[in-house]
Amino acid sequence: MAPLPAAAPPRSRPRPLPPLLPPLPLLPPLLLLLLLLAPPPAAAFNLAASRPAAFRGAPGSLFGFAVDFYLPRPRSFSILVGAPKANTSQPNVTQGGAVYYCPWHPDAGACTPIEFDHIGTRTHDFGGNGSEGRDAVEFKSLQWFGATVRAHNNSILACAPLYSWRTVKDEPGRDPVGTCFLSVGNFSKFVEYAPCRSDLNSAAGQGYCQGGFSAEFTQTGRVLLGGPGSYFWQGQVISATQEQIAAADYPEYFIHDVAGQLQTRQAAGNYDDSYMGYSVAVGEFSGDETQDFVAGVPKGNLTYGYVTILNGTNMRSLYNFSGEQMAAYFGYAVAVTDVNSDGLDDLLVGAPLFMERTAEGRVQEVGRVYLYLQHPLGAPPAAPPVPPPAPAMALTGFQEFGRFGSAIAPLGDLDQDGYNDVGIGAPFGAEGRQGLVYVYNGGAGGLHPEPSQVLRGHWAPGHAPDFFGSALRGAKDLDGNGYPGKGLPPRGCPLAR
Ligand SMILES: *[C@@H]1O[C@H](CO)[C@@H](O)[C@H](O)[C@H]1NC(C)=O
Ligand SMILES: *[C@@H]1O[C@H](CO)[C@@H](O)[C@H](O)[C@H]1NC(C)=O
Ligand SMILES: *[C@@H]1O[C@H](CO)[C@@H](O)[C@H](O)[C@H]1NC(C)=O
Ligand SMILES: *[C@@H]1O[C@H](CO)[C@@H](O)[C@H](O)[C@H]1NC(C)=O
Ligand SMILES: *[C@@H]1O[C@H](CO)[C@@H](O)[C@H](O)[C@H]1NC(C)=O
Ligand SMILES: *[C@@H]1O[C@H](CO)[C@@H](O)[C@H](O)[C@H]1NC(C)=O
Ligand SMILES: *[C@@H]1O[C@H](CO)[C@@H](O)[C@H](O)[C@H]1NC(C)=O
Ligand SMILES: *[C@@H]1O[C@H](CO)[C@@H](O)[C@H](O)[C@H]1NC(C)=O
Ligand SMILES: [Ca+2]
Ligand SMILES: [Ca+2]
Ligand SMILES: [Ca+2]
Repeated sequence: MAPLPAAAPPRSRPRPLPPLLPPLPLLPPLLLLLLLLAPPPAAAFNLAASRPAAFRGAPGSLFGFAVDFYLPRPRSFSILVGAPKANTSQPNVTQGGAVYYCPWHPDAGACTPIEFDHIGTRTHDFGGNGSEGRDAVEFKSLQWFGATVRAHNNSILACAPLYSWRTVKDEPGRDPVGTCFLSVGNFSKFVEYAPCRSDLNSAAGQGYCQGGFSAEFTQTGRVLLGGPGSYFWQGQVISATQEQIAAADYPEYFIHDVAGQLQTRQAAGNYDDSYMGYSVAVGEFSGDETQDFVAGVPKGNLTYGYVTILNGTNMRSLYNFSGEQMAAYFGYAVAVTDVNSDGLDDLLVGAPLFMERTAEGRVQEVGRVYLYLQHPLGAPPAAPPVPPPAPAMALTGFQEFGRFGSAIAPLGDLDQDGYNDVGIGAPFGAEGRQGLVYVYNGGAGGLHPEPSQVLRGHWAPGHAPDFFGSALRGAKDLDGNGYPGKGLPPRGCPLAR
């Protein structure tokens, strides 16, 4: 493992007690359902949002907080649903959170919890007078396991960003380092990946990392994690291959040295409170074959926010994209897809608190999404393609406080016109603060400026879950298999909660 940066010396300025979660609306209360918005069987241009498939979880478990598709094999299609406040069978753990495996069924079927972690709290002998001389060193109650869920091939990554640990130093305290578990080989093996559970504890080190707050797989199955709280909330991104993670997993040790792991380092104190890794995505931006890492830094640069693209081979910064307005949370969400079908990945960035001035001069918070098209420069591979610093277009939200841009999901080519399409969530976009999902179609010039479709949840009166449109995944991976076959949902259907 590459040497970790030394913990920063304590900074002199007094610091207020930090919030555990970065203070933005990622806290959907009560929600019971999630939707698979299935288009009608015949190739149609609109999604039949009137025929959604719904899955239901325990009230209060935040079922649907995170969702993804799971395709361990062609024709074997299911849905993964995170419920970060679900109770589990882990001893002495309250509301540790769970991830459910929901085999696809057109009328929505039963979901079963995945046994990522059956262990309760592990202890360490500090030689003191704790129970039998041992004290708990990790804390899994209210750890938000299942707040992040991602699948790749027959692997699943699920994270608990508020998992805490005490360190094995004989000092009190518990730090929300975060942890993730990886299921490999279609549930045949589970390994833990907790790169922030290190000796660099407290806010000065990786103690408040919240590793797994965001996560993504590259197309080769490499894991990318965001930990927005490391180093006085500078944040960091960390990456390792599944093989490297599995090789380092010794459950009897708390600190695993993952050989070959890549990570960003601590920077100078003026980068504190930036939240790098609040969001992550992957795409090809350097003109080689190894996908690069995209990280949102929504409070960086004096809260203008920026998004950085890091070389997927060595984590060096390749490009930065800056927000245009302070406190708009530019980089709250990031996504990568090729919208203009030129073979080059394009970047989308959400700023859900962006404010615009109305014709009457009033300022209202509507949210905005920026599209950056990647342009080829020179003849590859001699020169890498360089994305322009300015966005090709900006899409602005429609309702005040709708939080347009909280979620951005590549949807694949929904309408089969040769250009990839994108879903954008506005979790408070409809009346009564209910959510909406907008579908924007790709085209030769970028995205069409007007949405082609607006999806809203179809709920029994009084049973609408909050935050519809805040968890959004596209079925882009389904397309590649070319199986609109029996028992599978038709191609291109998005998954929304
Ligand atoms: C989990 O268990 C706790 C304590 O028994 C209870 O208060 C809580 O309501 C349960 N939560 C869910 C989502 O079942
Ligand atoms: C659960 O907690 C109780 C009381 O704190 C303790 O006596 C018991 O040993 C714990 N059980 C396990 C399996 O850790
Ligand atoms: C541990 O022992 C010390 C000295 O015997 C005592 O003061 C302290 O209260 C004990 N702590 C606990 C948690 O029992
Ligand atoms: C997916 O998993 C199968 C079976 O383990 C393996 O043969 C295949 O190479 C994997 N594909 C990718 C892209 O990793
Ligand atoms: C994956 O595991 C599930 C649950 O054990 C099983 O039902 C399914 O058939 C497996 N799928 C494949 C492709 O092996
Ligand atoms: C990315 O890193 C690799 C490995 O260090 C290097 O060969 C390549 O030139 C870098 N790409 C860019 C665009 O800097
Ligand atoms: C992007 O911004 C970060 C933070 O200011 C800086 O360290 C990095 O060098 C920048 N990258 C580029 C390519 O300018
Ligand atoms: C910070 O944001 C401002 C406003 O968008 C921008 O002009 C400036 O270049 C940014 N600075 C850095 C270092 O990114
Ligand atoms: Ca690359
Ligand atoms: Ca493109
Ligand atoms: Ca299209």
